[in-house]
Amino acid sequence: TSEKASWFKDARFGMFIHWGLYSAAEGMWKGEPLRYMNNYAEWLRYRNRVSKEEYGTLAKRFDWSKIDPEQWVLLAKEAGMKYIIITAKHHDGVALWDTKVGHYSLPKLSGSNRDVIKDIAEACRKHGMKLGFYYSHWIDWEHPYGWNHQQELSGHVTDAQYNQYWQEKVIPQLRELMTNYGDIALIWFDMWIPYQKSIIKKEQLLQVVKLIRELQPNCLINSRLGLPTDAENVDFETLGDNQFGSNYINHPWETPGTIAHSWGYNGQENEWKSTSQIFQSLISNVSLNGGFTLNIGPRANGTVPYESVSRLHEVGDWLNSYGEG
Ligand code: JFZ
Repeated sequence: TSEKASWFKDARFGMFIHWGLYSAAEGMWKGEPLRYMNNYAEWLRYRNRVSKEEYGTLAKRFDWSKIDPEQWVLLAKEAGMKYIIITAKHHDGVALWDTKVGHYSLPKLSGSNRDVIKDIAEACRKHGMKLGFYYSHWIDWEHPYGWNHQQELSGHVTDAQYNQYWQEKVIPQLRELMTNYGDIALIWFDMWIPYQKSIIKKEQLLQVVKLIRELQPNCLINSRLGLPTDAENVDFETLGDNQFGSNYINHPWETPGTIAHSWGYNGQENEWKSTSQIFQSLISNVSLNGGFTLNIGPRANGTVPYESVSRLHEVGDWLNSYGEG
């Protein structure tokens, strides 16, 4: 285990935040619920076959007078969490920050001058919270040559076209995220098949590693980049979602899980893990020397569902009384 990951091994508990245009749809499109109810609200554009243009109109539903990322940071603190990971870009390809790479960003689509990545970075610094970014590298439903895993939106993508997506979107956007927002504690990539079975080439992944190492030498990289966990390229392992207490390995690791069913806000769903389930997940991972990244899905006005807030408060009350701080 490398020295730079020691804070992460001690952290144990962090907050995932899935927030983007899909949050405004709330699991519903033109009066029709998300197709395939057992799937995720953040997959709406793909599941319901929403066009890029129509999907972009969801940005108008954001209520900037209420959106306050500092509240998310304070909630994480109250829950006893030590880091936050926010979806800087999810599969829909929308950048939450004011990217200069293309025009597909929440600030540009919404006509607001707010950059929530800047806001959350400042709030994290103010409250001593580590900040990480989720970045969907493999899948991107916006770029014509980004990967759609069933090739239903983008048609067949050649290796050369995919590399064009990589060089003109992935690399320059990661450069922005690693340059403009201060110290970034970790970056959480998302691909759940080995890269050999994907369209991605090893050189493309190593290019990403090199860029991050250059710009943010202390930034930890997770294994869903697509490479195995080794100190050189990947700093911690991400287990399958909701897979707890099943790892006996020595390198740093965590499991992501969500309080609801979807990761992004879904008003159609009413499924919440109980506080004791959350504790069981946390305890089983910590007992095996791992961590737990627990997700919330705020609404498009920034508010966090009461069901999530109340559970996080219960967890935090217990940790603050009996935890090791
Ligand atoms: C992925 C995303 O598709 C999803 O929207 C969310 O962001 C989640 C955190 O990650 O979904 C996955 C990825 C991997 C597994 C399951 C869902 N897995 O390995 O079990």
